[in-house]
Amino acid sequence: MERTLVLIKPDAMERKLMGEIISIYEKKGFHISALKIVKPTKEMAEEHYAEHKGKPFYENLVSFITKGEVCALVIEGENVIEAVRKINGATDPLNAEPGTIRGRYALSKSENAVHASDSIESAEREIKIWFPEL
Ligand code: 3AN
Repeated sequence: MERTLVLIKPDAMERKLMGEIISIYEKKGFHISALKIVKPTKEMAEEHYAEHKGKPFYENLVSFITKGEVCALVIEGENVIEAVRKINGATDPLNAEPGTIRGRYALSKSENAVHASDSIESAEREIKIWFPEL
């Protein structure tokens, strides 16, 4: 059984899409094993996006994710990492298929509604940042 870390980002939270988005993962049969709403600190955001440090969009990424509340979720299930990335859709909303979360809700490459871990290693690293108590 795999687990992944999902963040519902401030753009989606502000637009009251949290319930809608969680429901998509639940209806697909995945189990939500932890959930919290947090206003991320700069430190949490920098740790979360450490691999992007130095990229032109890094500063924007950190300021965007810290601008409001985020819903952090641990989701469990068979092949959940790959499945959730597919459900979320491509990073750029122009390339995200219409049936995906980003295809439906993303506004831009940074305001793209959701984040999900891309590997078992990232999932474990990211879960520690958002759920140190687990
Ligand atoms: P994903 O979230 O689809 O795995 P990554 O890991 O390549 O995408 O990038 C992390 C985040 O950085 C994305 N969710 C997106 O918000 C932002 N991002 C990636 N590429 C760009 C870009 N070219 N311009 C602005 N923001 C970007």
